Amino acid sequence: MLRPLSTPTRDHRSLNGLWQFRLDTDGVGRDQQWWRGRLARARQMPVPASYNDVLPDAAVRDHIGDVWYQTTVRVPRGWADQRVVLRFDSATHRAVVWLDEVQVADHEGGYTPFEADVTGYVVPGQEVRVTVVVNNVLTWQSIPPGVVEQAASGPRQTYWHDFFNYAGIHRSVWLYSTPVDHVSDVTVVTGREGSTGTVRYRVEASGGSGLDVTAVLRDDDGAVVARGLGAAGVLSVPDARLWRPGEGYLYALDVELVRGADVVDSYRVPVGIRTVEVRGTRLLINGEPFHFRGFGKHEDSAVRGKGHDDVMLVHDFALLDWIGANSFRTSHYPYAEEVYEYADRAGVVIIDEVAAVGLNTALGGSGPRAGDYPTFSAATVNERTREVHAQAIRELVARDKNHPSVVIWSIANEPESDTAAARAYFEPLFALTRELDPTRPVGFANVALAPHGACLVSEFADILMLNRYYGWYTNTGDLAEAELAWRTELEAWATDGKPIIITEYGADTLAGLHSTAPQPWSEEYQVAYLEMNHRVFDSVDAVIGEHVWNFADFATRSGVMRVDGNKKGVFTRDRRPKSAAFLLRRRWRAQG
Ligand code: BDP
Repeated sequence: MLRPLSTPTRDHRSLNGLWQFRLDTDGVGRDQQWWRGRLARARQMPVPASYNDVLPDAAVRDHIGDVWYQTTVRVPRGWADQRVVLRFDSATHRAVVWLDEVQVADHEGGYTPFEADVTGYVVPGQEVRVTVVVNNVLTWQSIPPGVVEQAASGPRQTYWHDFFNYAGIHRSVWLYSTPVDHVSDVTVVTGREGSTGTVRYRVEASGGSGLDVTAVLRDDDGAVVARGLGAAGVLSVPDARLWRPGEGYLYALDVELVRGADVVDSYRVPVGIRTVEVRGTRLLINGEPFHFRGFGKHEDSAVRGKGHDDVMLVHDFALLDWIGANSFRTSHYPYAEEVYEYADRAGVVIIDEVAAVGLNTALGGSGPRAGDYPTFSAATVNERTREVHAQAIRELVARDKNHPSVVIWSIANEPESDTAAARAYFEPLFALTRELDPTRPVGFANVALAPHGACLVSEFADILMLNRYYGWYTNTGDLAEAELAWRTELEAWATDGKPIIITEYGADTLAGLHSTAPQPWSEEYQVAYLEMNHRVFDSVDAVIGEHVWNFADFATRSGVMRVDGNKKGVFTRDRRPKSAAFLLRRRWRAQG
C-alpha cells in the first residue's frame, strides 16, 4: 500500500493533533450510534498516541473494549475533481470509521495501515466529521491472540505476550488526494550483475483507457540514470551505487501515469539497490556475509505508549549508531512506516515481524485460567486465526516490500512449535510468505520450550532465529553452568546447516543496582551475562548475529516477574545507558 505523498499530482493533509475522545465504559456506543453527532462527554486526546497512559486514571489504562475518537477536517478547496482518500497508518487493534453518518472503513489488525476512498462523501472546501471507534480486545481470532474472561469483579483480558496491551490511534492519520486515474501500487525488486544494478519494477494503476506508464530512476543528486516505458520493466544502472548496511544510498524511482503528453499521476519510491540471499550458514547482502548486531526493540516510551513520535525515532537511531548496532528486529509487530524510511536512509538492517506473538499458552499469561488452554484447538488458535494471521502477513509484505532495509520476514515470535498442530498451522504460512515475496528469507523466533530436536517448525525456515535466556530464566545466577548448557544446544542447532541469529538474549537489570559479585538484577550481572553469551556465540561458526533483548526497558502488564515493566533494556525506558551499553559499544564498534 502506497504512503501518502505530495507529488506534482497529489497532496496530503495530516489529521494529527488533539481529537475528541470518549471511553465507552458500558459498551453502548455502537448501539447508540455515537458517530451520528458530536461525541458527548468527550475530552481531548492526542493523535498519534496510546490513550492508556495519557491520563492518570486506571479506568482508562485498563479499559477493555471500545473507545471513540472524533475530529473534523476541512477538505482543501483545491481538491475538486480529485480522488480523496482517508488513511490511518494504524489503529490498535481494530477500528470502524465514519465520515459524518457514513461508515467508510472497518479494519482488523493493530499495526498495518488501512484507507478508504471517500471521494463520494466529501465536498472540497467543506468540513467533514471523522468518527472512529477503536477496540482493544484480544481474542483467539486476533493477532496477537488473547481471551477475555469473566472474573468475579468483571471482565479480564488475558494474553500470552510480554508487553502492555497499549491501544488507540498509534500512528498518523491522513486525508490525501490523487487524480481519479491513479497509480495504485508499485513493486520494486533490485538485483546486481557485476557492477550493473537492476531495478525490476511493476506499476499497478486504476483508470480508464489510453494510459501509459513511464519510470525514471534518479540518483541522489537528481540525475537520471535509467528510463523505462510500460507498466513493468527492468532498468539497468551501470556502476550502480549499492545500498549497504551502514550506507543507505537511495535512488528514486519516479513513476508517471501518462495519457499522450499529459502527466495524469506521479509517484516516487525510494530504491536501494541490493541483494539478499541465504547461502549455507551465511546471509549475504550484496554477496557479502552480514553479521547482525543490535536489538529486539519495542515501540514504547513513557506517556506515549506505542504512539509514534519522531523525537524517539531519531533518538533511538542515534543510540543504535552510538552503540555500534547495525540492525534490529521489529519485535513483535510491524512498526510505524517512518521507522523503515529512516532505516533505509541510515543503512540499518531490519528483521520485519508480524504481530503473531503469544501463540503459546505455555508462556505465562496472566488470568484466571491462563495456563489451562491448549494453544491450537477448535476453540482457541484455529483455522480462522490462521486466516487472520495470513492477512496480517499479506498486509505486512504489501506495506514493506520496497524497503531495502528489510532483509528477513519473521512470521511469529515464540509460538508453540513442538507439536503436530503447530507444524500444520505454520507450514502454509511459510508458503504464503514465500509466494508473496520470493526475494527475502523467512523465519520465526523459536522459543526455549522447543529446543533443537523438539521444534517441528524450524525446518520450514530459511534461517534459524533463537530466543534464549540461559543464565536468566534457566541457570539463574549460574553463568558457568549456563554457558555449558547454551553451547551444547547451540552446537546442536548448528548441525542443521542454516544461519543462526540469536534474536533474544537478555537479563532484567535495575539501573543503578550494583554488586561486586554479579547478582541477577544488578548492572554487573547484565554485563557478565552478555559476556558469557558472546563467548558462546563466538565459538559457533553458524551464528551470524546477536540481538540483545531489549534495546530499552518497556511496559508490560503487571506480574510478579515484572517491576514497573520489563527491565532487560540496555537503555532505561528514558534511554539512559546501563553499564551493558558500554560493553556492547566496545564489542560492536570493534567489529564494525
Ligand atoms: C521472550 C519474548 C519477549 C519477552 C522476553 C522476556 O519473546 O517478548 O519480553 O522473553 O521474558 O519470551 O523478557
